[in-house]
Amino acid sequence: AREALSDGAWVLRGFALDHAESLLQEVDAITRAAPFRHLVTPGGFRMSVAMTNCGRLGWVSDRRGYRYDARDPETGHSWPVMPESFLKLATRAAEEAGYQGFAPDACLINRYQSGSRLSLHQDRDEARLEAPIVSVSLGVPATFLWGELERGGRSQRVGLQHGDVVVWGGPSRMRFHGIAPLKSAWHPATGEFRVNLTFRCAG
Ligand code: MD5
Ligand code: FE
Repeated sequence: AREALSDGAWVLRGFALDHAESLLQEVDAITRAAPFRHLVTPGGFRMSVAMTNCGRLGWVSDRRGYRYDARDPETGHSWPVMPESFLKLATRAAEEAGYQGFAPDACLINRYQSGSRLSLHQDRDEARLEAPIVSVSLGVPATFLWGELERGGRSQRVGLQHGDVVVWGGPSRMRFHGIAPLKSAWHPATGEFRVNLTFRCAG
C-alpha cells in the first residue's frame, strides 16, 4: 500500500520491516570499514547527524564544499560495496512507487541521536536528477519536514517510523526537506539512534 505525499513522492509504510534486522547488520559491517563521522559544512559547522556511505560513490562535505566522491576521505579507500540486499530493497521500493529500473550507485547512511537534526535543504549534488531517491527509516521515529520547491515555503510534518520507506521523484525531487530535532527515545533495533539509508543515482 502506498500513500501519496505529493506529486511523485510516496510513503510505503512498513515496506522494510521484514528486512530491518539484516539491513542493520549490514550497516554494522559497513561502519567497521567506514565509521560514522560528523562532517563539517562549507560554512564550518559540524553536522549533528553522523554519516557514512556505501556504494561506488559517497556524499561528503568539508570546507571546500559538498560533493560525491569514490573514496572515503577518512581512510583514502573506496567506500564499502553496496550490499545486494540494499540494492534489491531500493529497486523494489522504487518500482512500487512507479519508478522502473532504479539502479542507485550511492547509499548515504545517516545516524541521528537525541537532538540531531537536518535543516531544510535540497538534494542537488546528484548527476541524475531525473532518478528518484529512496529513503529507509530504521529505529527511533522522526518527524520529516516536507517543504516546497522554493526556500521559505510552508512545510508539512510527516512522521516516519521504523521500517517506513519513502520514494521521492518526478516533480517532487527538488523540494526542500529536513528532519526535526530527534526526540530522546529508545528502539529495540537501534537503541538510542535513528538510522536512515538514502539511495541515490549520483554519478
Ligand atoms: C533523513 N535525509 O531521513 C533525511 C530524509 C538527506 C536527507 O534528507 O539528504 O540525507 S531522506 C529524504 C530525502 C532525501 C533526498 C531527497 C529528498 C528527500 N527529496 O527529494 O525530497 O535522513
Ligand atoms: Fe536530503
